[in-house]
Amino acid sequence: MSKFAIRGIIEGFYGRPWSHSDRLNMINFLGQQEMNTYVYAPKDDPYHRYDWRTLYPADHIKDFSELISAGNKVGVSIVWALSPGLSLVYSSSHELALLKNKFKAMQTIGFKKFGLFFDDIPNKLIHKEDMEKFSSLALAQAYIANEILAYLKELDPDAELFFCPTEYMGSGDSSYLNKLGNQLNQDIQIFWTGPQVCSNTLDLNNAKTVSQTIKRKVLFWDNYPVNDASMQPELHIGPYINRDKELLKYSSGILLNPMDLVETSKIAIFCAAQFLNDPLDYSPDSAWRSAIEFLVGSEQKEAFIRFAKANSYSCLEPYQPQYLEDAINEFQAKLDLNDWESALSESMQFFTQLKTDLSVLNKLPQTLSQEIKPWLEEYKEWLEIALNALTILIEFRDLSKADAGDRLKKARKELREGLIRSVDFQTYCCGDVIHNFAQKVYRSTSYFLANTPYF
Ligand code: 14T
Repeated sequence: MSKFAIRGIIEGFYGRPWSHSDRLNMINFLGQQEMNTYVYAPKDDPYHRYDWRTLYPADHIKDFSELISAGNKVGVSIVWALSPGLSLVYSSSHELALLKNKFKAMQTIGFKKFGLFFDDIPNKLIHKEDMEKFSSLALAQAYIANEILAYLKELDPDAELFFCPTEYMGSGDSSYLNKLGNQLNQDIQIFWTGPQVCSNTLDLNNAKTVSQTIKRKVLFWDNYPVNDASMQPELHIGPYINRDKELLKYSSGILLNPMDLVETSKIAIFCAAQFLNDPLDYSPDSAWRSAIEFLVGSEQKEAFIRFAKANSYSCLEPYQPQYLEDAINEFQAKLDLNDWESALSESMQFFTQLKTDLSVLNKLPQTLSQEIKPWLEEYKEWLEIALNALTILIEFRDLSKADAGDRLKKARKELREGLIRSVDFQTYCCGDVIHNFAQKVYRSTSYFLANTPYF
């Protein structure tokens, strides 16, 4: 049985970093799932990036020591990373001394593995003195990284270094990467997010190309389930898919970048742990179902799965939630055959079931339910919108019955109000499926209202 050597996560997202207790919780979870690595690299920790020259204050240092001990207990290496690239002057000996000093402080408290990250920074040299000393960004970065590794090894011969390049995604054969491959000390691991920042697929060809270019196995920084920046409306709770089961031929491991939602991220991490520990035997769907059962318990599992299917949208599944789309398409197909009876009764049943799920989902474990509250609330709104749209169609069918006209008007008013509220929704729960369906119902009934004698 072959496993990936490096398995774990990288707290590397933009936005509010995890709390200390979040991290302790996650480290224990990683241990339980036989993952072995947690990388500390939250973009918005000032001491990690903007203010990289400043040493951590005592309370932070105490927290880091606790993370290291927690990791030791459960077999998880804690990697501490620094992102100095926004302002570092690569050619300055004073800057190099500051860097060494910062790394030394962390080495002293017990870190053995380190990261030096140059992602999301200018992609060329910007300081005049750097342009004079180095012929390219790659050479400047390789110089600094090699100096840091040599220094760390003086302090501790077992020290290791992970490097994140400025070009961390794409076809994998650029001259920048090629220079890094030639210049970076052979012991340094190099990160790569795949063909895209958030890669739909990590395939063998891309892994092969990049590993040939960098002249070593590649360490994947997998931007899933992260939902920072423009992905904030998405809840990434779908299965972990499209990672080639033979990637370890060219890869030393995969680290997932999670969401700021710790509990919720465990779905993807649980699945990834199964993949990384036994890629050939990995079944995305059964791993996903076990992950959900692990997190919410068996009673709430099925309701949660239906909710999760309405939240399938991500870089891994960049299309409308299939589950909802199928339901609406079936409805439409029946209407097209003029089978209003079963079209309406089956859809009513479908959406009523989802609405009933909400009372089950009310009893989710508290941390999880706090984290997903915005999605749950808007899920409820969309289900009400869908049920309202169906009510409109039922009243429309029954227009000859007494008061159907009034009920139709009332349902249309409510639907209209729901759609107006949805303009301000914060989440992408249900994708556009219910929105489009409801709009269609509203518009088509407008036409009839304007052209029938009932009103
Ligand atoms: F270093 C990298 F591998 C990386 O992925 N860097 C960031 C990461 O911190 C962030 O969480 C992730 C997902 O948004 O993507 C990278 O940041 C970006 C990259 C972009 F191209 C943020 C915005 C972008 F437009």
